Amino acid sequence: MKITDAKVIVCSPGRNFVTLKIFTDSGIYGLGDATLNGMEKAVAVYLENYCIPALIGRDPRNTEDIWHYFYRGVYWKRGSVSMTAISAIDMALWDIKAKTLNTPLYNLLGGRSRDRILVYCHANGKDVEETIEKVGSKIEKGFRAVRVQSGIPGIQHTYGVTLDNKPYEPATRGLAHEEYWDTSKYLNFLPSLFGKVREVFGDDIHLLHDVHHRCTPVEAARLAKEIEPFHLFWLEDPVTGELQEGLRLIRKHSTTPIAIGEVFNSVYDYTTLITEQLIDYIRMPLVHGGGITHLLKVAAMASVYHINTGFHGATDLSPVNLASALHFNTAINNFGIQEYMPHQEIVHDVFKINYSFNDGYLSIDDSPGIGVDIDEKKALKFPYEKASLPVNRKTDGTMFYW
Ligand code: EZ4
Ligand code: CO
Repeated sequence: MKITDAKVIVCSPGRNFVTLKIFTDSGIYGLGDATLNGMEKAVAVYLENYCIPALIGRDPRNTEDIWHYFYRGVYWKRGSVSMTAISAIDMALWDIKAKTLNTPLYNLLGGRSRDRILVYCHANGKDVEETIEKVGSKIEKGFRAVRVQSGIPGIQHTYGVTLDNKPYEPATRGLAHEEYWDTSKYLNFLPSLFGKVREVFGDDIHLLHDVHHRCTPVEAARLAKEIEPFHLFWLEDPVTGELQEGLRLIRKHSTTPIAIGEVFNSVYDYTTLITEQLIDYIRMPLVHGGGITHLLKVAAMASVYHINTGFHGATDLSPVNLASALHFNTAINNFGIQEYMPHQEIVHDVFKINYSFNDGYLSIDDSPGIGVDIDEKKALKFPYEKASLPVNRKTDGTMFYW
């Protein structure tokens, strides 16, 4: 079996997606998600100019060798752009492998370890009152785990919160807009938010929160300690994670579970975090973390240290990534939870999906491969539109993490 061709499809049904399609001489093709929010074209160019020419003629079943060809074989390794390209190649090759064997992908990763995948959704409101209302409406829809983000008194823009009541979408058309941030206002506010949410909804519902990289280690330690009584499922990205040792300080002061790594792209971002048991959940998704081949290894290493997966699953990760994650989550033992931010309906005009939500869980059907297809004619109707994530400054103007 040989790879005969590959192409990159960039489309924008409501938001930008990059999809890699790999063709073979058997007539079977595979799809991989290559979307890197706000940097779509960089990945597309890397794939088109550097990866695809080197893929042609290879046997697509050699997923391990091809992965290492593009990782180990390339002198300038790691980084979000090249790892997203490797992820897309790897995903598409596993899609081909499973389609060739006429079986759903999860059967190649260990078979069924569970029937359905626990997911968490997002609830956000401009203030405590609206946030509580939103949490209530998510619970009514059947969700058993809810990420809670609220507007903060005295801060105009808060990560994860919309001002116009539309579904939250982090990237906006054109260049990045600037936001302003005040950590002390946030730290003073957050424990009271979770106190109220627990008071209204009780202890059964799983609650999560995303700090979105905005604390120093000692600030994160204070926050994790102060929200400890509200028993969060996890506190996400309490610090940027560039300094793995920084997580030691958080661990020393709190038993609030920690999830980290949606912007990571290699096992080497995780080695200290995993082996010192400084975290509880792996956030690095298939689309940015080297695909199935690499995440299988990260998950296996994490499982030794009682760490579970909790993959990133925002709307800027395409249905191809979500379906791949559902196969992965179905098969491995140390699955924890999957983030689920439903795509707008218009996305499903282009991507034909094979998963559905019911009663707090996602399930995938038994179609071969990853099971998602792309309608290229429809994709053409939604050309790429430049969009950017915001940048963030402290209130005195200092550049900060978004
Ligand atoms: O900001 O995917 O947990 N989810 C997140 C996301 C990220 C976006 C960035 O493109 O933090 O909303
Ligand atoms: Co996040």
